[in-house]
Amino acid sequence: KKVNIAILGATGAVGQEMLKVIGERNFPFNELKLLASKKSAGEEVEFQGEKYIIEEATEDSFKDIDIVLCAAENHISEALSPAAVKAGAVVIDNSSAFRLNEDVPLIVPEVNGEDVKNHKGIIANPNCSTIIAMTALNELNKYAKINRMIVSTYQAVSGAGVNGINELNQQIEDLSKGNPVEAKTFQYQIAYNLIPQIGDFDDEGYSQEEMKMQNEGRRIFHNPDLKVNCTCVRVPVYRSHSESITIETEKEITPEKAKELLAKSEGVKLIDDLANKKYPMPLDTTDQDLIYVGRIRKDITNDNSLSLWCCGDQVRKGAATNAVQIAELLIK
Ligand code: 11C
Repeated sequence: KKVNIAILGATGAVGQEMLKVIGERNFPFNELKLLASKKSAGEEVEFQGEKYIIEEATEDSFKDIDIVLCAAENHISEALSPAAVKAGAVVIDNSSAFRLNEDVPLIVPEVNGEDVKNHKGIIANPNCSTIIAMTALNELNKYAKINRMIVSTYQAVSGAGVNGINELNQQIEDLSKGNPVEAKTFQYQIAYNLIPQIGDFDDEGYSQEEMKMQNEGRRIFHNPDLKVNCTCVRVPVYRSHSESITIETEKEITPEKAKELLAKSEGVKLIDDLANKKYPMPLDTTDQDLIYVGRIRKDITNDNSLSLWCCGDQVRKGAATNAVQIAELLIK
């Protein structure tokens, strides 16, 4: 079945990647509308040999559109998604605006794709670090329910969009010339540094990004009691987020069993061969869709507990590809 699709926020890093993924996966569409802010309206984009003109996104943009892939910021999604739903479209929203709304399924297709049927017009795409962790842990969680997770993330600058990449490049150039650096997108210099803050902090000292892993993870795993202690760190890597994860499970998963489960996990590639120095690294996971998992070992401080390391391209599986996969579930 061919559908009419719109990309809302088509000029951003995720919007551009959505277009690329639609092409790569031969997503079946009739009409394609590229929507962005007034500033970008009129720009030309070439896609599959055709020229498309970026249109300004307004409440009237969604007539005859079946699926909207929304890669816009929260306030834009909040303003326009209801209008798209009213016009008859299903919105797959990459912002965090609706992710904790009970009426809005929050989906990682490999994990809880069946939730797609519960939508009432809006489906949320989870946070990028959360998608990467949930994809990596899915089969382990099915084998032995995960009760608790301790996570540290190492998040690439492209998680903050094109501005994040530009800021790292600019700072490296300025430093190489002995010029002062300016920090606009990030709180401090990110070149040759790392910053343990992504989003604002709550009263308990956790950042918004850190609490997404628990709040969204609970919905994706259908486990309202899941406990997550997460530390999110911005690192001077261009692309692909990395995560150190320790899980506590209701029964033991030996490292051998974990490797067996991960080797057959959908969306996962097991890279775990210490003798040959093989483990996931962000350079290796960039520009593809699999979550690489390795460094699998028993937590030597605790029973029924396992540690691992994973990396994934957060612009692709952590955002654009996951959204297009949800669109594929919708038209199935
Ligand atoms: C980052 N993960 O790397 C963030 C950006 O919840 O969709 C995406 C925030 C989100 O800065």
